Amino acid sequence: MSKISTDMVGEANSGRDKALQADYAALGEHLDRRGIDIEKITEKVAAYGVAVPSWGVGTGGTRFARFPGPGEPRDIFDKLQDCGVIHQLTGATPTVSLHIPWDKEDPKALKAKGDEVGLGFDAMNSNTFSDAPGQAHSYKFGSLSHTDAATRQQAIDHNIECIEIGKALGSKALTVWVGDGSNFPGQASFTAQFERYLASMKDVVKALPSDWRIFTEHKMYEPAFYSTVVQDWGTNYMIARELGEQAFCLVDLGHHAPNVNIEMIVARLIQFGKLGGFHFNDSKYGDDDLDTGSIDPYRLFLVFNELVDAEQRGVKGFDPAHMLDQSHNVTDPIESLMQSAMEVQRAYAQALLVDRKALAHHQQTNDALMASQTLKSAFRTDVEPILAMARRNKGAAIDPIGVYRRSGYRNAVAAIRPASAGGSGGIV
Ligand code: LRH
Ligand code: MN
Ligand code: MN
Repeated sequence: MSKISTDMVGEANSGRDKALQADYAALGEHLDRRGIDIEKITEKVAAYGVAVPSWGVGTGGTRFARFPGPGEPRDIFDKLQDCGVIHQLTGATPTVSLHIPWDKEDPKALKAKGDEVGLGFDAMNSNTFSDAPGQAHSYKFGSLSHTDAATRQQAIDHNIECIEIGKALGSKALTVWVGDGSNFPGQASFTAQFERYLASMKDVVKALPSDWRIFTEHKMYEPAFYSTVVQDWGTNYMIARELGEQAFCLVDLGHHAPNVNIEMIVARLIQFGKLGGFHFNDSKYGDDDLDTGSIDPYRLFLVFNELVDAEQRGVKGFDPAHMLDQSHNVTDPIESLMQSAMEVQRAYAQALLVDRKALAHHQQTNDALMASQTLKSAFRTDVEPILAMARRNKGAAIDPIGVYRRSGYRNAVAAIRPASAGGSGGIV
């Protein structure tokens, strides 16, 4: 099963082109009155890319149940195939982020498949939060911070192995998220556990090539429910400081307590040179892994407002990695990931429309109402014609989900990929 036929994309685009040109011209005129050149925004949006998570193209699940969809990828090669379709239609996801050992395969074969479907490789992700079949030491009571030195060493070695695989693929970063923590007060010494974690991570950093970065990802709770070793951005920042100049903090939007001001965390990490990147998703209650922008698109915009502000201020060394990290339970994962990539682009485009001179003036003169309206007027602008034009100009689909549905891709792969098992207890 190859990608979706380019003829089909072209035909679908032709049918929509006239309406798009009209919408784009109208928006261009509107933005011109605001002193904004629409072409410049379109160019920036076209150049923007977000990585897709390999684990996102299979149907997710909860600890209660997993309801598989048709044509789920059988292995990493099928996953790369699906990710290729996402990029073909959106033009917004040029790279994929792999998770080891879930995606462990001969790196040469992975690279060849990536080349075939037109994808590069973003950050590698290690997994020491579950036991791989046949591994010598269990992570039930932790990994990099385990009380047992041999277990810690095994976790260190696994992270080094991820770096080795990533090197062969052209990746330039390793993301480390651990589930280590405790479920009962008194179960673990907060201090000793954190010391062990830091010592292990220092060994991982030693194996990092000089042009690589290492991202540590904080998360408030789950799977440990009483305490978590890397629980918040404060601890994450301490880690990045301890580990040195190649170490940065990764912000997963779902890993904070409800109502936490994530955009402010982002600003702080930028200010102190430690923002490594993002796992975009959305949440209502916790680490829900819902589709990006599906619950609170304004928050996503506010995060991008900080990113664009930093970009325009020319903050030294500012180069955060952008990745999606979602779990799809009731939608076709390919559709969700396409939609999410477009939501991230939308937030970026809206943030580019903020009148920063006016905002700075309203801040300086303490005009709270006009300052907030300056952000709102950018957020309220319907930038869809910009996103669609960026896609059209690069040969992607004006309407990715429409084309995908019409292509019959899901049914075609379902015919060759056997149905996978459902039942209780899913992953992530
Ligand atoms: C943890 C997490 C982390 C993992 C992924 C599967 O909740 O966000 O990034 O690697 O989910
Ligand atoms: Mn994540
Ligand atoms: Mn998560």
